[in-house]
Amino acid sequence: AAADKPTPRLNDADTIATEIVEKLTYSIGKTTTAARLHDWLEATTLVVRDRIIDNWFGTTIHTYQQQQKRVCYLSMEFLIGRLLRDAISNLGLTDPIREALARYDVELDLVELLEPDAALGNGGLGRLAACFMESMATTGVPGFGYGIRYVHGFFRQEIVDGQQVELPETWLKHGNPWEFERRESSYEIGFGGKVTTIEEGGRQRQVWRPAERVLAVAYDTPVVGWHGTHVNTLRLWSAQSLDPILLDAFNAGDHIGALLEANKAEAITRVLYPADSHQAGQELRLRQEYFFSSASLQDIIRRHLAQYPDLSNLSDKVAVQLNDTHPAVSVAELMRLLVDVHGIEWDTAWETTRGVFSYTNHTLLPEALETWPIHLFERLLPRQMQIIYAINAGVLREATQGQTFDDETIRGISLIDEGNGRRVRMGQLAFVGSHAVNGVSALHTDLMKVTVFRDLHKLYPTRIENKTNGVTPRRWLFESNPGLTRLAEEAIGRGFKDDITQLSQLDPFAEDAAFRERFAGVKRQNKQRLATLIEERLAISVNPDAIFDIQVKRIHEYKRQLLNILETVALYEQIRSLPHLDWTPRVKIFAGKAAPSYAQAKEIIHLAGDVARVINSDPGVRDLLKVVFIPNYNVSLAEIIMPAADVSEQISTAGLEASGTGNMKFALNGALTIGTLDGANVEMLEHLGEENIFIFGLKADEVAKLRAEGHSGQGVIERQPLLRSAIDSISAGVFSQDDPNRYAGLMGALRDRDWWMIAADFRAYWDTQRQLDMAWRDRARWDAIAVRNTARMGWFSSDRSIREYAHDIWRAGPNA
Ligand code: DL6
Repeated sequence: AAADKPTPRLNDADTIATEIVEKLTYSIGKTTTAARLHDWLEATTLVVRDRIIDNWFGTTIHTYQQQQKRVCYLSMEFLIGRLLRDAISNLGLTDPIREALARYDVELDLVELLEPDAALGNGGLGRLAACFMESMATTGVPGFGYGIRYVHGFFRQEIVDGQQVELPETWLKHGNPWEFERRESSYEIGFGGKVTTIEEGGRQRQVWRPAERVLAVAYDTPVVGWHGTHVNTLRLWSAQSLDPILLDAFNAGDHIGALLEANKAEAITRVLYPADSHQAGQELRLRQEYFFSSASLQDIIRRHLAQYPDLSNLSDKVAVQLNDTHPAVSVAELMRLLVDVHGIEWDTAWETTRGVFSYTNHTLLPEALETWPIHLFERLLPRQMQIIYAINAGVLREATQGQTFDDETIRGISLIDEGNGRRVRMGQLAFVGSHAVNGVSALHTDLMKVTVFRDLHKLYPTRIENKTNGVTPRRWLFESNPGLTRLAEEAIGRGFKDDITQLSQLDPFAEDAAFRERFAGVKRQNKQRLATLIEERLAISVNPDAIFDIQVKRIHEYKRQLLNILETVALYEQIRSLPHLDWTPRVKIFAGKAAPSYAQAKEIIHLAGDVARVINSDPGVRDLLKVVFIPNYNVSLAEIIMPAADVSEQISTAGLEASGTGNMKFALNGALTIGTLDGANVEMLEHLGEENIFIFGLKADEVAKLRAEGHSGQGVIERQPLLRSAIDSISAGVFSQDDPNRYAGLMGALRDRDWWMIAADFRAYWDTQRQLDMAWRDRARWDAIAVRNTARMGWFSSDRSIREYAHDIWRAGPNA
């Protein structure tokens, strides 16, 4: 129909300027003279959005007409960040829009900065989901992201008196021009109540009558891929109460009681849980998980039945990826919908369910693995609990028939943990309900087979496979590092922009002195930009000619910011004791948020601030060492930090970082990695070559062995004067004179169990840092390594990850 095929719009600066003014006038009600920067932001967004919508319709119609398989990515988190620059860049509109705005003396860069940073995620897992959405659009996979439209995303971090303070984040305060409410796509979600058995045509049927019901309402955001031709949908659910106000109660004078039900319903999507590495075990969290899982599955089924006569071909037409166990209840919910609502026989429904789902595991940390007390699960989701028991019975039957698994293995396979007050294991549920289960780096996948899923792997030995993470080069190179992108274009042409693996053509330029100099020049500019930000926000002046040594990520003991801080203190003490030596100037930069309830992580932030204060005000170290903690790390800040790093710190205790994706962003932008053999660092080593990455420390099996042997830090510390002295200084209150005992616990843990192998790895880390110092002094060598890092990181694109998922797991996409 004519309406389905809008006339393509012109993309020259004249047309765009006219359209922006039109939006300003008729959609925002401002003249160009009265318009403020936020009005220009909204007008520009609307102009860009129009162009996306044109292609959005096209993609949707094409997927429908071609009867393509749809990929639904169920994720509790989408850490998308700002969208305007991404959309403009992917549509190729940067120059005309910049020019159009300039005509009114408006700077595009300033306009973009005003957009709120959509922080609907905690860290790696949520940002991966956002990169995957963009890569699905780029590679032409018909993808639907399903998640939660949190009113308050990840908290805003302020540092007050050296300590983290959490403040609410309000990204929706001024509306959100990217989203469209879809009133027609709303579904009832039940909680609690009873299950009764009824007889129907000689068969028994279970009927669930929930005690509570809330409405899930869809909000759609278009996700535009490179070149803007393929546009996917991110559908986020918002909870609404069926009765916004109980008028009877209100009229009887109970004004607060009249709103209680609505408040309870709407609380489900009010706030993101700010915990990524331990389970947030509250009832509200389980409500969130079920709410978005059920809404998404009801939507998937409705869409399917709008196109096909029944659900018999559901797994041929839909693939659902479970992003971690947060949506794992989907396995039971899909069974309920198929069996109870659509009358499909159990075995057929189970086959369909396993055909539809696949599951990604993102952590091996025992404290992060989700389990729910059976009594809570049963009270909130009584029918789903019955279904889980029935699934479990089937799986245990399979495990005991014809095989000789011992009791311990059978206990490990079971969906119910009988050992800890009876709990439902969400990892086991996701595993058995999926046809494919993947880890996010080669090492992590190998470890999954011998740790969390050891027993299920015995029963289903072909189910676990690896899909190493990736990052989108559009956001993490083209948009955040235009200087390096231009330089690469001049050197090797534009081919790498469509196929990032062509960055490898930069490799020979590592030997070209003139190119290296230009490469270093771009880095210098990016460092200057970060130095300015640090000066403006923290009033600390840092020297852009020093090594920018950066560790930015969630604060967690296993990520070992503490190892970095101890090395900083040791270096400080060495500079003070041996001031005549030729020290290499460094700026140590940290950023990251701690989960509000994670006391040790908060202490580490406090310590970083204390150490920074003392070192930065000591005239004895001059410009040789500076320490900076930049508050409120988020996607937008990362876009400035990644291109400005000389050294990327990826120093987790081996075996504990599932993959990491910051490691990829830094290296792509030419930073040299100092890291352990952990997560995707292992594959980075393979791609970069050992002379281009600085690996140190214990390996995963060595960590496991030392732990099993009951390693303690005491002996190691006594043998290492540098480490001992750093620990002694911190313990004695050198950095916390107002409270000398502040770090007694943190330091005591190093002497005691040294669970994170900080003492054990200190010497190797210190030595490797000194190797970096040496390398920095040979600028030709350093810059050559930096060039090779950029040249060899193409494989770590999320386009590659998505193509692997599409080919091996989803069997969807253009080449399916
Ligand atoms: O896979 C994405 C990302 C990995 O790169 C990190 O290594 C890993 O720590 C992170 N995992 C989480 C934990 N969430 N849970 N559950 O965010 O996933």
